Amino acid sequence: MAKKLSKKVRVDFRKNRQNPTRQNNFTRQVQADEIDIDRIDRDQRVSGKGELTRRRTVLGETGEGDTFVLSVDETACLYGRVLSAIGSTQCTVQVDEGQPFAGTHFECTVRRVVRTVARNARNAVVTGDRVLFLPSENARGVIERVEPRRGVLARGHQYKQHILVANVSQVAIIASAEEPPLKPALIDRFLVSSAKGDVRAIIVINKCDLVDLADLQPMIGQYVRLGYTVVPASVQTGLGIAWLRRLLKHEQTVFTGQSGVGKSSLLNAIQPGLAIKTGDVSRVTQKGRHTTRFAQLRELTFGGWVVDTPGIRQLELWDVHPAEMEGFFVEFRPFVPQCKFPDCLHMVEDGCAVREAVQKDLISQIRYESYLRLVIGDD
Ligand SMILES: Nc1nc2c(ncn2[C@@H]2O[C@H](COP(=O)(O)OP(=O)(O)OP(=O)(O)O)[C@@H](O)[C@H]2O)c(=O)[nH]1
Ligand SMILES: [Mg+2]
Ligand SMILES: [Zn+2]
Repeated sequence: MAKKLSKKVRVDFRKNRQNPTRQNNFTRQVQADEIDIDRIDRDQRVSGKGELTRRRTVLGETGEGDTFVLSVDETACLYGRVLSAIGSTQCTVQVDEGQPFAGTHFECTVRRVVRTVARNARNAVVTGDRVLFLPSENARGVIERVEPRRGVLARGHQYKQHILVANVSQVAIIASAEEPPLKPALIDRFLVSSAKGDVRAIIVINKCDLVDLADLQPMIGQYVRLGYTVVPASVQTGLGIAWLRRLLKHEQTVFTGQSGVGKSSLLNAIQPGLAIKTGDVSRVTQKGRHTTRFAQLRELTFGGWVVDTPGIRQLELWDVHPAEMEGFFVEFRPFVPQCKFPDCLHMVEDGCAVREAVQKDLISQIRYESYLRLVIGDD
């Protein structure tokens, strides 16, 4: 790895502090990072620099992939993993093995500068993050730095990237055969977002007790031929649970999928004792009720960890350009170079080899429709 370069950056602080009022409990608030250091400076100054003080120099280093790593006094801090992060400010952190307080949970706030250097404050700290935090009394602390992430599951939300979980090695895309009914288009969407986040995907079809397995075979076979692992499962009958345990062992997995498909139920079956709350699927709407409210990381007794996430009704892809989409559909690859135009989007163009392959049944019609929907961006 290249030598790390020391670097100074000027960061903007949010402009929400006109007319500051002096408050009590000063030390406690600084510890909890409720007060902005800049504001205190300005209050103490006889002739403040006004607007100019809204920028501040932060020391750090250039890490892998040109990421910015904050310089922190590491001797006073502990390393840990974020088990859950609510609103990116209230985080539960578990201390890593081999350190004081190993395995203990700390309720942490996030140092403002950590939020400032993050491009989007919402992603400053997310479930799965490796962090360095300053512990204080009563199992509380302040997160001082977030280590560079590898393997993320993200989506677009209100025109911004929303990182759902960080540092995962695989995404388990959970669907149900019925209640709610199977939606291959949604599976394809999740497959693209996993590939975009550089994470392997496995597909789980839960609630197989509600259907005749033979009816699912063509659909399962299609994904298996594309090289994906597909696990037919049922919490009711125990189908697929042992296989899932093997797939999860020593991996960092995130469970994702629509609400009500049985993500939490599957995790409870995989490791009895997790006791994750599960909910009913409304018989009227066939939609789950979002029983799981925020992403939660759990350690597996047989090695590895899993993150249970709240159901997503529709996954908006983030930062996937139309021209890039064909690369995420593995079965298109042999045909793409044969298209007449090099910038063919395989929609209406003349001499499109991909469309021809669909007509000849060499590419599945359903997959092609998923592709079109994703390129057009039509939800
Ligand atoms: N018949 C059948 N029902 C199941 C199965 N797995 C889960 N369920 C039921 O499906 C409902 C929803 O299960 P959950 O585990 O809460 O679903 P979830 O995916 O975690 O939902 P959210 O937390 O809202 O995203 C519950 O009533 C479960 O009992 C299964 O294999 N077969
Ligand atoms: Mg759940
Ligand atoms: Zn084409």
